[in-house]
Amino acid sequence: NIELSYADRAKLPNVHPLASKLLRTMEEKRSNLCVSADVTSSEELLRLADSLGPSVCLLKTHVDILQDYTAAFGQKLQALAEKHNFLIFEDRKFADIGNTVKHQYEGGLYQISSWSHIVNAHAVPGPGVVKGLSAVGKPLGRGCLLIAQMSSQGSLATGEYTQAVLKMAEEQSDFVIGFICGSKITKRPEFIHMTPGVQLQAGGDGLGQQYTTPEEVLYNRGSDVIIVGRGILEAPDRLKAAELYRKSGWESYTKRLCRSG
Ligand code: UP6
Repeated sequence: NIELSYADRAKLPNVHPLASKLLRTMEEKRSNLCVSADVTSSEELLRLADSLGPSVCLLKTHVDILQDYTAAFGQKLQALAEKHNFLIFEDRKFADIGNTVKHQYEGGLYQISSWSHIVNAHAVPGPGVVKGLSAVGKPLGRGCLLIAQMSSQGSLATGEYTQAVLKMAEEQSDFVIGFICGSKITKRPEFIHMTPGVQLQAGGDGLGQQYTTPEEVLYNRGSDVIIVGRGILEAPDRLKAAELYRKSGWESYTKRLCRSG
């Protein structure tokens, strides 16, 4: 069971162009780190994106926690994404009927589809949620992750639910590029697995978040991308911390490749 490298997976005939771009970026920057930029000031977020940009393959936002969002935000973040060669992932966790998520994705205050390369969705509503998002995002070359598992304690997204999410992804792989999950849930190499709840030390936050280490996530559990928020944001030197996570993540990944021979 030979494990393909990110670069090999980027070249697969059935890989989504956006997934291919992300996999190529990961290889080029030797980074499987997604920083979760969970700050409430857009100025601070943009500064973070500029300083941590070189270390990450992906930058994750929660645009609805910004206190001072303006229409220029998306363009500014996109410019930084181009400057530092990373993709943008708005962690909106859409979870409504297709027609509603279509509006939430394209319109409203944030016009997410105009600036975010990747969004995510819960599978609870059924395949219509992906159809609605796809109607907006596919013509723009965007992609979506389905939430197959969650890092929080007592999550209901387990077992059969996770398997049903996988099936939903397979049926709409022209828009779904991967998963939010705790571990690898499919051997199909065209899907990208991304895992939140990562810190250098295992533990929790008192509100249900559960942390595992980059090595556990990438080496033992076979995920592809680590999503790190407070492990970096609350560090005394954020850039130093981001580089620590990037190196740890990359080492765990290369160790995994070696193991497979
Ligand atoms: N997130 C999780 N767990 C999930 C899905 N998403 O933590 O199952 C998101 C959170 C937060 C980030 O919304 O933005 O990932 C984790 O942040 P942290 O590293 O500071 O805990």
